[in-house]
Amino acid sequence: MYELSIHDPEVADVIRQEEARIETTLDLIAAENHAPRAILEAQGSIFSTKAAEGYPGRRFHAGCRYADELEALAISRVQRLFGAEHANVQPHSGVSANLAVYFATLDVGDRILAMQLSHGGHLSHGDSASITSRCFHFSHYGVDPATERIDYDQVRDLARSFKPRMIVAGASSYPRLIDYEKMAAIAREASAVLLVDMAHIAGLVAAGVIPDPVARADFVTFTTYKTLGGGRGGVILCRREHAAKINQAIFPGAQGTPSLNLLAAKAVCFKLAMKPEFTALQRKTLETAAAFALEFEKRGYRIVTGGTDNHLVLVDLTSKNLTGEVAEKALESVGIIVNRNVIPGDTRKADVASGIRIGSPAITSRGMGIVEVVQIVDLIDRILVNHHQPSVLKQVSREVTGLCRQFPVYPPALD
Ligand code: DSN
Repeated sequence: MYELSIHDPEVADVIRQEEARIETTLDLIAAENHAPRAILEAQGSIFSTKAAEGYPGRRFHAGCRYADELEALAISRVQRLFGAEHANVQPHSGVSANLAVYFATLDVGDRILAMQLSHGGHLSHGDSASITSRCFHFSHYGVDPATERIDYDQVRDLARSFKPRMIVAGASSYPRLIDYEKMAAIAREASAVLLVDMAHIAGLVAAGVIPDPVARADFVTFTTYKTLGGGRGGVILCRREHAAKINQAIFPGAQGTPSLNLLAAKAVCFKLAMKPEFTALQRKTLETAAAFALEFEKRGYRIVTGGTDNHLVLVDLTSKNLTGEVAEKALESVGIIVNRNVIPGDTRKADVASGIRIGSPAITSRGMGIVEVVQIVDLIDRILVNHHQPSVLKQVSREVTGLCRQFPVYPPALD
């Protein structure tokens, strides 16, 4: 950061502090990960400044020889990684990707059936706070109150009565697998198209450690920075027959120049995700998440659905007389980073919430495993039980720092 330190020491300093924060805290945000340095280098590359509206071979700016080469590389890699007929790698984010699929496929005002945000869905699946709900008419399915798993009978009933033109499967805080075969059958019966938003679980799918929705869905969207461990950005996969309308919906429909630097990072991410080490990491991500569920249960916490099949665990704090908000703040004060989360049927608002969401991707990426999960749950429990006791906060904070030092996110580079 030589030039930055000279020209803007203030920003350079904030970046250094963020680097230090990452090294000295435990990242348990289920939607985050630590991207390898190669990905950060690609993101910060000279491609940041290139204007390149259009697609490889059909640009609206000159000088796109290498931009074309880069985008073609990213496309061919992601097609190979997921066995997809067509890929658009330009969406700036998961929300942009979802919006593009909605607008490519539907008319404004059309009906979409998706998962309720408070049951684990996503804002862009028609939540009232999202622009998606102003453009399309959403109805929502949820989880069965007893099992806390998706109620497929309800999905089928709603598909029959609501007659959606699209069904969305996918979630941001659902710890179980989704039955894509069932979802596809329901969509077929309703003559609806199926969009699977696999943003959270794309890394697990890429590694083949959980079921793959790509062959069952008409459209698949995902982001690259969660379990996939890449940089920020979205991707759309679909069958060849939908390629032209998806591309049109992204450019010129909703975006101008793609962020080519992010696209470079995506290309690197897809290459890394084809390696055997990546498969091993994703398998370990599942194991560490399962260990979190088990360890919390051992300490008397109720786990939503009783466990996990993926990278995240939802911990219900109701019986501990704590809100998610209080827990999140207390944990952050000692360097344990989680997010408060509503649990199915929650009576509290999202900014207070009755639970916390724990994700295993980032700590697994920095080399931690089941042994460390046992330690981390012990640290979390000590804080949640004693969050008013300064001596406990101080001691746990010291232990968090010690643990982080043993597992550097970015070990010093070898010269
Ligand atoms: N979807 C958000 C989450 O799950 O936290 C992040 O993009």
